Amino acid sequence: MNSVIIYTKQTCGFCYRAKDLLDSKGVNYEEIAIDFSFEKRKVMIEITGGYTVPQIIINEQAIGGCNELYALEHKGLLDDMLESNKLDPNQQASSQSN
Ligand SMILES: N[C@@H](CCC(=O)N[C@@H](CS)C(=O)NCC(=O)O)C(=O)O
Repeated sequence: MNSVIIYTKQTCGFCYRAKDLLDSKGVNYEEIAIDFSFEKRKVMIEITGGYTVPQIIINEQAIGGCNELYALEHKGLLDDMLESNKLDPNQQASSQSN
């Protein structure tokens, strides 16, 4: 099971900003778009306690939204939290060559 999950909406700038940071770190994450799903939004609220997007879950811990993600980065804590979720560079190389 993927242990980085981000709940998003397509129209959300904070979501793109959060995904940019995750992408820059080569992290494998599952994105759950809640734009058109009341049920998915309900699950997001139940799991995270948050009502805005993005809501980010790392290793089953709801860390909050975009600002909280960047705060972890600025405190130097994010890389360790993401370590086990980084893509294998060999996998990246082989998928790029196909
Ligand atoms: N401080 C939050 C701000 C998030 C935020 O304001 N998100 C907006 C969308 S960009 C939102 O969820 N608005 C309510 C909604 O779309 O239901 C963060 O850093 O993630």
